[in-house]
Amino acid sequence: MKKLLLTGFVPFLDYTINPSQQIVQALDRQQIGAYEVVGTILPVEFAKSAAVLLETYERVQPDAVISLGLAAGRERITPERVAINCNDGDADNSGVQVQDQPIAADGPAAYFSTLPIRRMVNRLLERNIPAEISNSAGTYLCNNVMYQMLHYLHQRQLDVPAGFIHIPASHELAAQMKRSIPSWSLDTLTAAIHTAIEELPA
Ligand code: PCA
Repeated sequence: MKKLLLTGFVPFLDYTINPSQQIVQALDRQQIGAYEVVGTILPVEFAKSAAVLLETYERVQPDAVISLGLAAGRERITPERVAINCNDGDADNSGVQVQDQPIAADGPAAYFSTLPIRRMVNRLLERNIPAEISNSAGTYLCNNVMYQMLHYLHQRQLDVPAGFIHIPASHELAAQMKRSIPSWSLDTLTAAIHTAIEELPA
């Protein structure tokens, strides 16, 4: 059986829960299509997130990697098309804030996702789950881990599908927020990621 490394993030900024973490916990050790899911939760820290991801990759030796993150305010499941070589944005969970900083000094400007993102979106839409390809993963930790995973695989010429999917807020999170944000049930979010995983190459 193939192995899928599925990652989520801990809560960050003013988000008291991170549904990406809950989805990973729900799908951990499940068999989906040709894959057994190996779940890992990443910190939200520029100095640590990708290090934990890459260490886990080396230990697990997965056949595919999907990282998940919360994009509060989005109304659809959004597989990301591209990760860019830039750290910028709010302070992370350790208080570190960076601006306009390259992720890899020797790296290209960007990497495209190597997940079947078009097939994932089409299958989600067939199942009446709102989805679209996103053309920006931002410049915070989600973009950072997507870039670093793809950079690692590219440097080693490893043909392992990898990329990132942003998810909307859950009802539980939205109910705890002071401002209004669109939200989905955790069951639908989890079913959406299950559906996306089904599209990985067998
Ligand atoms: N979302 C953030 C980082 C952690 C998460 O779940 C992002 O979009 O960068």
